[in-house]
Amino acid sequence: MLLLLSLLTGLALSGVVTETGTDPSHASLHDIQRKVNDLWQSLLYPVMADNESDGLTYATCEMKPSSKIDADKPQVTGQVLFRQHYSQGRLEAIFHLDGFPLDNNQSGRAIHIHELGDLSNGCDSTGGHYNPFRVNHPRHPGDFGNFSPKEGKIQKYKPNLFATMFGPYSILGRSIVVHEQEDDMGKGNNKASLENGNAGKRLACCVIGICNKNLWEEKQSEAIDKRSQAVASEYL
Ligand SMILES: [Cu+2]
Ligand SMILES: [Zn+2]
Repeated sequence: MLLLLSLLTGLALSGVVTETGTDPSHASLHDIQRKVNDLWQSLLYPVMADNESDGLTYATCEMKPSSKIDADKPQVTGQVLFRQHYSQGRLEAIFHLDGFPLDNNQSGRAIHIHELGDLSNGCDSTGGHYNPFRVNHPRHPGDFGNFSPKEGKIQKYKPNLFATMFGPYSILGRSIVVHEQEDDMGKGNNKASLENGNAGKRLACCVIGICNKNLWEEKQSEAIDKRSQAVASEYL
């Protein structure tokens, strides 16, 4: 670690020396500090916020039915969108999914982040729950819990998620899986309950990737439109 620090300081210094000569003034010391800090930031948080996005990083996951799921099962499509302030902000998500049965009394559906972004064998090749801290389910960073579809759709906004898009535990490049059944939240009294919540078959999945802010703004304004329509209808 010390070696790395001296290397970084050396790099930062060499940058300053070429700019300002060999007699660093107070201002250039400040400059060195900033450069070292930037280098540490880029090592610790390899995904930087886009300059044009006000310090926010966006990601999307384009949900598709698993190629291994039977044709008579729900064919789930849609998007899960993420937004996070660089670099310590809380992750927010919009779940926007369609293709569930229209019956409103069906059980909830579990949604998790899985370890691998590998869809070569449908959703079956995405591995287990993303579990960087080696803890039991449902304490994994991508244990989003149960979602109840309304009229065949899941439309949900979740702030303050535990997962992150930055640093060594970034969820970018990993997958999101929608399950056929409800998550037992670790209360199933068996081994699988503490690994995956016994949520059953994998209906649909997607790989999380960086995007610009357009999708988020589109879905967010849809959600606000719906709310204002609902409020407006109360006054009609
Ligand atoms: Cu899962
Ligand atoms: Zn889990």
